[in-house]
Amino acid sequence: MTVVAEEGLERHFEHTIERDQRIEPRDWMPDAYRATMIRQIAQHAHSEIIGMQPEGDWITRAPSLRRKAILLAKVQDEAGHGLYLYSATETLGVDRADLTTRLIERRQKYSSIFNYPTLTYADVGVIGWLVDGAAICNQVPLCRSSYGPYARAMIRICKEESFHQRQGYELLMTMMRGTGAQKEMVQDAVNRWWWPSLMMFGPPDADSPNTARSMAWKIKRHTNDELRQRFVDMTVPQAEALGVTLPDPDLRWNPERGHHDFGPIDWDEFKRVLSGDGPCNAERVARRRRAHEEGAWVREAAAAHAAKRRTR
Ligand code: BYC
Repeated sequence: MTVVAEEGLERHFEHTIERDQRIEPRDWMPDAYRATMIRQIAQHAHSEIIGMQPEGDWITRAPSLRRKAILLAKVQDEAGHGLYLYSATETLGVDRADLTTRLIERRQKYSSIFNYPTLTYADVGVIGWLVDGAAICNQVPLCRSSYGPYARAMIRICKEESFHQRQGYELLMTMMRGTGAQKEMVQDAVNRWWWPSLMMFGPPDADSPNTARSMAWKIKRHTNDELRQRFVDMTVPQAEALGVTLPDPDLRWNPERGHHDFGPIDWDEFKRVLSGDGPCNAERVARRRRAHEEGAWVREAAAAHAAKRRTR
């Protein structure tokens, strides 16, 4: 391609972004845009798939048939989200099998939040309330992300996430109407999940290498700190209604800013978890690797079946 032709394509790409229209798979895009989209969507897909584990651990121990049915449906939805997102990544010219290899060889990340253990059933409720709540805050703006297949996948995912959040809140409401021990279980789970939930939004803006470019390309519509603040403001009244205390002595309304101030986040812990040294990193990846290896015969059988159908 001549330099002039490439300049024309680049101008067209920039115009599409400026006019708030979508970039589609067959459109020309800068290599760095493609690489950023592959990185973000693949990591998002991995998060959904690894995210099945902490809650999945409780399916066989759910306290009633109703709770078991709800949890099964939620974990199944997460598998579905992973699949739409892997499909969206494939529109950028990568292969899903290769992405799985990158995950199990730890060459690509997944959300830090899924490296924490689920110790009691209250954790299932708190994941729904806080983790899915944080996910909604982060993902609703992604429905307007500039890459078409990602933005469209996010619309359905967000609808399901909002149901997930409500089921978590309803579970916690039920436990908070229960015995003293149940209330303590909820408070303990909130204490453990609050700070990791704030870390889900990523490093502070000043330490976020990707934000500026992703904002300019309208992949991200808000910065990490803006979304984190939105989440805190949204969650404080929900905690009050629930009757739990958020474990931050510095958390208070600031009338001048019109937002809640909150205490410092332990970014060393975040870095440790990202480097592979969180409480459950090794276990999560090992389990995903085992599932992949044990599923080899299914992939082989499906490929053989497809080949047979083609020859018929
Ligand atoms: N955990 O420059 P930054 C779910 C990485 S699924 C791990 O700010 P960016 C759910 C970041 O990737 C939740 N890594 O990056 C599922 C980058 O590393 P690389 C997943 C993190 O991309 C089941 C580096 O740190 N949601 O909700 O501009 C059940 C520097 O960061 C994290 C998504 O994936 C983290 N928390 O912004 C329930 C949403 N934070 O790639 C719930 C889509 C940052 O350069 N993703 N890093 O090696 C995004 O919105 C953005 O990618 C992020 C990070 C806000 C996460």
